[in-house]
Formats: sequence, structure tokens, C-alpha cells
Amino acid sequence: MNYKKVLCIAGSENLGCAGVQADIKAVSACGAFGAGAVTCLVNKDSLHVKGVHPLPVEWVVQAVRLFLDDPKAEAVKTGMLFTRELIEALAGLFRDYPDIPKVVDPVMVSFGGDRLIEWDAVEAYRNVLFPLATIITPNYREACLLLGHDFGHESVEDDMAVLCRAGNACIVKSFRKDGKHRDVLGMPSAGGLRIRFFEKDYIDTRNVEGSGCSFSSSMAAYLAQGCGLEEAVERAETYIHGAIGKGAAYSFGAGFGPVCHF
Ligand code: PXL
Repeated sequence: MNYKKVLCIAGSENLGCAGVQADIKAVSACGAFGAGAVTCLVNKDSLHVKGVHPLPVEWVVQAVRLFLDDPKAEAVKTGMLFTRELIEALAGLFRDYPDIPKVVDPVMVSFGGDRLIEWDAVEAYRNVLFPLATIITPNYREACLLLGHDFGHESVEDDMAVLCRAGNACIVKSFRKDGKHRDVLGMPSAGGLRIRFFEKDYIDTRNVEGSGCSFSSSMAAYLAQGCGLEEAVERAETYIHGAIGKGAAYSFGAGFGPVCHF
């Protein structure tokens, strides 16, 4: 028997709510084998990031290559990469593994509003990593940063076309308009960009730290197990909605708590 393996390339977060800790829980809950190549160490409490300690780029690249060359992964997910140097190095490496599905979560800000990226890295995401991604999973705030304006203010379709310009699919999470709460999926197809909305009941909870990490990781877990992209997105939507719903019942510190992964 073979495990279906997901390599999560992400930051380590001391609370276990977000980052590689959340990734591995989500991958495990969704039936795959989760591995982690750590990019940086984040210290925070449930309200704020207190420090970020990036690991050397060569170290991260070695960790990724060792996994992809030997046990090998059926899917890769990237989370907090933090620097332009690491994004560029990973893009160089990913070109050697074109057949592995890649979920790129362009982590930029925490729920507490703290920055999780160096600003010159935003450009590197757009230019070198998105063209290699199967799907990118920005949340609403990250989509606005990538676009340079409010997502969906003029036209959701035009903004999705920009976010999918490199040939990748994209899902923008938590877009609120007209009292509705939606995720917007864009998939390049032969007939042009196909857009699909996932409407959600709003769950009133602060336990959403790491929900983006967990969502993208669950998608990678489903891709690793052979689902097509749209099915992987649908199943990840169901998974994260359930995990947020269950997590809402718990207390966890003074600020943002985790989703309930299992
Ligand atoms: O949820 C975003 C996120 C991702 N990755 C790491 C984090 C955080 C939020 O704090 O610490 C490592």
C-alpha cells in the first residue's frame, strides 16, 4: 500500500492553530499523509504575531527536494513563505516537478492584522509562483493586495481574470457582498474562465485562525487522493465549513482560536 502524501511548505506557528501544524492536521483529517517543510518560525499569542524567524532559503529548499525526490509527494501545498528569495527559489525547484499538483496559499496577513510577508514578495508570487500553481487560494484581503484594489468592487469576473492570468485556477475566500458570504472559484477552461460561487452561511466565531491554511491543505489532500480540481475544491469547502462550525463551540485564549480539524 502507498500513502497519498502531501508536502506542506509553510511556517511553524506555536499555538497549533495555523501554519504547518494546522496543515498536517487538516491533511490527516482528510485522509492523506501530511509532511512539513518548515519555512519560518512564528511566535504569537491568540491576538498578535510577536516574531518571525525565517530559516535559511537553502535549508528549506533542501527539505523540499529531499521529500520530493525520495518518498515523493502526490500534492504540494505552500503556506507562509515570507520572503521574495524563498518564493523565487521554490519556483526554480518546482519547475523540476511539473506533474505534482500545487496548491499555493499566498499567506500575507494574520486574522489579527499582522503582516506575514515582506512586501517585495507579493510581486514574486504574481510573477514566478502563480504560473506554476494548480490553484491559488487568497482570502479577500490577500486578493485585494494582489490586485491593488478592492476585490469585486467593479467586476468579480475581471478581477478573477487577473488572478488567473498566469493559467492557474483561483479561489477567493470570504468575499462579502450584499449581505452574502461567498467563496469565488475561477477555473481557466477551453471556453474561457469559468466562475463558480460557493455561498455559505456565516458562522459567528473568532475561531478562524488557520482556516485558510486548513482549507488549502484539505484541498491538497483531496488532489493527492486523485480528485479532480473542482471536486477537491467542493470537498475542501465542505470540510472547512464543518471544521469552523465545530470549532465555534470551543474557547481558546483571548483572541482568534483554531478550527476543529477532526
Ligand atoms: O493563518 C495565517 C498563518 C499562516 N501561517 C503561519 C501563521 C499564520 C497566522 O498567524 O502564523 C505560520
